[in-house]
Amino acid sequence: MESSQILIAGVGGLGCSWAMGAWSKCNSEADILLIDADDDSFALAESGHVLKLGTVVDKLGCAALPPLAEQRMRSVSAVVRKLMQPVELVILLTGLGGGTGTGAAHEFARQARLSGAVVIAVAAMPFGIQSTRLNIAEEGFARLDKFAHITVRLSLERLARQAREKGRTWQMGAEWVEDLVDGLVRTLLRMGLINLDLMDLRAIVEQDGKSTLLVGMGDADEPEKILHSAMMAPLEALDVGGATGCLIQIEGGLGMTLSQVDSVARLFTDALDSDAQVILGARVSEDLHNSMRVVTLLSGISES
Ligand SMILES: Nc1nc2c(ncn2[C@@H]2O[C@H](COP(=O)(O)OP(=O)(O)OP(=O)(O)O)[C@@H](O)[C@H]2O)c(=O)[nH]1
Ligand SMILES: [Mg+2]
Repeated sequence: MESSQILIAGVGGLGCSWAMGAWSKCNSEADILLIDADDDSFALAESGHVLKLGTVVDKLGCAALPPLAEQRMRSVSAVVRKLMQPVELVILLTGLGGGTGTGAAHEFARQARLSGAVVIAVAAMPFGIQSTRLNIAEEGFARLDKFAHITVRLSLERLARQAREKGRTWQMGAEWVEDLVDGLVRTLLRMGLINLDLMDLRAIVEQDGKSTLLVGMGDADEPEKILHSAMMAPLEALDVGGATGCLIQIEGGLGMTLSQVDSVARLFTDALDSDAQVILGARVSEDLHNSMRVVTLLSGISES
């Protein structure tokens, strides 16, 4: 895959800020698109595509009005269609519960999918105590889930808790999102020992049922710790055991052996359905030394 075939898209304030962070983390080896009604989201974007929903009159965004954002997103569909021409994969990042992300994310996903792209969405859910926001977010999630191939449901509450445990402010939780996007982009862009390609990705994302993504990182000789770090993801509870599709990409330093690859792969796929379709990829990255990074995409998770 080439970098112009992968688009990192942020929708709404939080989504745009995550998209910018993720894009710089993967050294701009993908295209970026920022969608918001609020000019502030574009302030740091020196290059890349920007779609502004609305005019200067309402600088404050879509003011918690998802239908307005949706309507505006629809009105720019011709621009989106043009932008989508080279794109094979969209990684959509958004925070639900406000106006713009909640209203526009699913409509953008719909348009991207119509253009033939695989759409992987990461949607942040607001804190439980914000019950009105949470209700708005739930509706937005259901709509997004309908159009995206994969919708990863992130809990801002867990993200905040984990950030606090590490002595950081909650915005730093963006790191997790950045690693995830970076891992995915690397997975698909570069050739490895065992190659994965877009057809593999499609085979996994097109399975019925729920799906999610996990990233783990750790010492190559301690596969259990890598699995543990993946399980610490700030995802909302989802029982991944019994998943019927799994794409797993393992990246390690120059000294990585096939037996290390094998033991990590085994550990990560242990809980899956015995008939699960598992697609494995592995590659060497000089910058990883003795650590390993594992990106796993699980699908066909039955609804409980
Ligand atoms: N706790 C906390 N949550 C935040 C913060 N910023 C965003 N969020 C959450 O993320 C969700 C989406 O926020 P934004 O991305 O700013 O909203 P938007 O899509 O730009 O929507 P509008 O600005 O209303 O048009 C909200 O529901 C909040 O729960 C923050 O600074 N602190
Ligand atoms: Mg906003």
